[in-house]
Amino acid sequence: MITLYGDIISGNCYKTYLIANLLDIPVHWVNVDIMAGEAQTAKFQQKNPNAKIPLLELEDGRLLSESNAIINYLADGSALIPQDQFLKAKVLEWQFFEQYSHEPFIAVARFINKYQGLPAERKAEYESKQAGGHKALSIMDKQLQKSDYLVSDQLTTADISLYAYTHVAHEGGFDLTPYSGINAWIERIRSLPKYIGMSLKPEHQ
Ligand SMILES: N[C@@H](CCC(=O)N[C@@H](CS)C(=O)NCC(=O)O)C(=O)O
Repeated sequence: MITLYGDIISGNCYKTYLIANLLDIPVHWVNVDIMAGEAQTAKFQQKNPNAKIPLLELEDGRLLSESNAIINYLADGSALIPQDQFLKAKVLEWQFFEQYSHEPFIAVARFINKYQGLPAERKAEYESKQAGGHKALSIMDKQLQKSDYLVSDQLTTADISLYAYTHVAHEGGFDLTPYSGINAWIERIRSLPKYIGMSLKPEHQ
């Protein structure tokens, strides 16, 4: 069985166990408590020198980090990765967008607000994340007014990448009410068979 190292407070980790559950892939879950500094230990860094979760370990010991690389690996050969060359590149386009133009605003604002309790010394940084987060949400919403999912009318790993922090964006102070395309998309994903919420570990362990 494959092993996933992660923490359920992290949207990056949630991507990996949501996809495992949607695709019925059994995983052994190892909790790495980031608030207790467990990703920073020398022992964990032997597995991931970048000291970050999620981390996937295959049965033969091979290791894969970076949430979007992990979910694309797990979904390879499934309907969640398009066969068409252009659509496959569109999945990557949204995943790079997620890492550079969405997560650094929405996930960071959420962490400062929800897990650090919005301390005075990070308030300016938290506020500086709002414009960039709303820009990312507007771009997603524009696409989701046109198609059911981000790449086409079919669910892909791009949706899982962006769902993780978007559906909890309010925890970073982002009001999702104006984004009707995003709200309908969230409901579509929540209704998928085998969907699990963010605070739940995979069913199959
Ligand atoms: N680009 C990475 C980002 C991973 C990342 O930033 N993980 C955070 C948790 S969300 C982490 O492990 N932080 C280490 C720590 O806080 O000690 C990915 O997508 O997997």
